[in-house]
Amino acid sequence: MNNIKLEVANGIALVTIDRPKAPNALNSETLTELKNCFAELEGRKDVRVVLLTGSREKAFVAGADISEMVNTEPAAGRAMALLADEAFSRLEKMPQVTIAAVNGYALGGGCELAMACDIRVAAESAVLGQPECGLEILPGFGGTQRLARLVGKGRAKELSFTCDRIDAQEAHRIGLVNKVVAKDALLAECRSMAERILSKGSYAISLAKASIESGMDTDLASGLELEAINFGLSFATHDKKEGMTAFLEKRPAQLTDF
Ligand code: DAK
Repeated sequence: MNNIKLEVANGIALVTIDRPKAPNALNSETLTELKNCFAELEGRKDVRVVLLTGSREKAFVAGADISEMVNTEPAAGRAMALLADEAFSRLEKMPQVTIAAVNGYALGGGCELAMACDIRVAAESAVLGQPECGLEILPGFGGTQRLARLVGKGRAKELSFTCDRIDAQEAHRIGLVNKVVAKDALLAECRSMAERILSKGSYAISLAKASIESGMDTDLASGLELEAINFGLSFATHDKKEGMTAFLEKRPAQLTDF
């Protein structure tokens, strides 16, 4: 992989986008590498939390690569859209918990990539925004859909139509990021959150994630029905028996399911 680094240790995968030439901008090669990386990770039982970040301080991801898109014809544009859709959907649906460590500019496709993660933690120096309409395209890596779901229709429209950039505190205020931390503490904070997640039942978390993801795309009654099915499924696991028994016996649980 030329533009991505993958390190796995103690149940946590760290995926670092590393394309210094154009601050981690997503060209087709990087999107392909991300897609392949997510496909590998979703099948790995030794990985339960995935952290996604950008190399160096400047950018998480400065968006899609404008120099590649400038001369792209519609057919190639469609191919790029399908490629990005597959990469982002794999990220969103993988059974592991995904955390974006937003270390700098997260603009356009960068903001959209962060939004495809379960949780976003931003460095206080991070800057987020959807500048696509200023380039006469639209937030097309899921931005028109995921941003509105996260911050509401009105704010999503304002950010998309004005192309305003917002700082980490404002992103936190409107619910675009979960938490803001000092830039030097970003990865440590994400790892600490990952460790708290790792101490819980990974299979139950994957069922909760699937219930939230699918439930948000349907009506309440169907979502509750799905939740009940997944709740029942959690009763079939070793971890459910062990987790509850350990509580009653006042000892740490030995969780194994994933
Ligand atoms: N693409 C290509 N090159 C980029 C780039 C980008 N997104 N961002 C920066 N660069 C390049 C700059 O051109 C510059 O190149 P050189 O001049 O050194 O050759 C180098 O990286 C360093 O950038 P700056 O000199 O501008 O550095 P600054 O610190 O001054 O500013 C910045 C950093 C990130 C704030 C600034 O570079 C910037 O505003 N970049 C553009 C941000 C942006 O507009 N991003 C949105 C891109 S559009 C699709 C769906 C969705 C999309 C695409 C397709 N389909 C469905 C097919 C999404 C589109 C987008 O994301």
